[in-house]
Amino acid sequence: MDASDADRGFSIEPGAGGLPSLRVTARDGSFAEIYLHGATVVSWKPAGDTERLFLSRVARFGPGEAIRGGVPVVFPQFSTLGPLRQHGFARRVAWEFVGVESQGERRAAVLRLQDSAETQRDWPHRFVAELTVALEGRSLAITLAVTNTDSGPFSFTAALHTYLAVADAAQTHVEGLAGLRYRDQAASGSIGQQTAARVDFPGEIDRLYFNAPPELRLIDAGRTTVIRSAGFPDAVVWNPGAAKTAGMTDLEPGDYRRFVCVEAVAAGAPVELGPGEKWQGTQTLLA
Ligand code: TA6
Repeated sequence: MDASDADRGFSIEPGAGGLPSLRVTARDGSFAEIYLHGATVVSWKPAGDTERLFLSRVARFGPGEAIRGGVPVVFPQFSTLGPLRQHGFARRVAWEFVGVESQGERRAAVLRLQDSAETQRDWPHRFVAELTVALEGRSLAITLAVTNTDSGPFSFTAALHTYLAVADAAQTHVEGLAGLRYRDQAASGSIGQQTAARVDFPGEIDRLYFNAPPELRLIDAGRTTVIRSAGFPDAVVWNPGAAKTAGMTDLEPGDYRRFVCVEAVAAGAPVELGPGEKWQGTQTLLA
């Protein structure tokens, strides 16, 4: 970072695999790192605090790959709920850097993805997607906005697939989901109901909760992270457990203990957008 970059509070440097990595520092010292590849936020450190996102030490960084960890952007298809490859293409392609805006203590990076011949091959629609990653105090707010620039309607599902670093998943739980119906993706998509006040991680957990409340809490070894969402109606809680992790080449064997995913999701009902219409959803993490 040279002096002018420091003044602006950001720099773009070659990261892992030579992929461009955008590093943003707010005035109070909080920090985020975002790969233009997939617009994947891979690091968030609130001022004076330790890393709050999990990034696999054996994550793959390269064209066409999805980075394992941070906050992959899932668009235009969540999971296997459609004809596309799992979780769609947005996390596997390069996004364009638009800029970094500063207003008071807030510093926000904006990245953009527009349809191209490559995306049209998968999904024949014209769109503009923008990801805004805003640092302010002890919060990280990530907004995904999608505009239909086509002449006809389209529909999509989407998520911010947030990997939160924890000291030990077995000692971690999520609060705020009691009473909700969920699709149990670890049990062939059967429908369940959350009766317990908290979701624990005794093994594999993969649940899509419908109509989740706007605020959840992750309690990890006495530390609380508040997870807010707006515009994303649903939430996913995921941890692969030991056996699934053993079959994943971009995780180390013990990694299932080092993270849980709490995801802001729009998948219970697809988002429908007419020509010229715009949708947006935000997930905010408060340390
Ligand atoms: O959001 C949960 C989930 O859909 C799980 O079913 C699990 O497979 C996870 O995402 C990771 O998916 P990935 O394609 O990144 O391996």
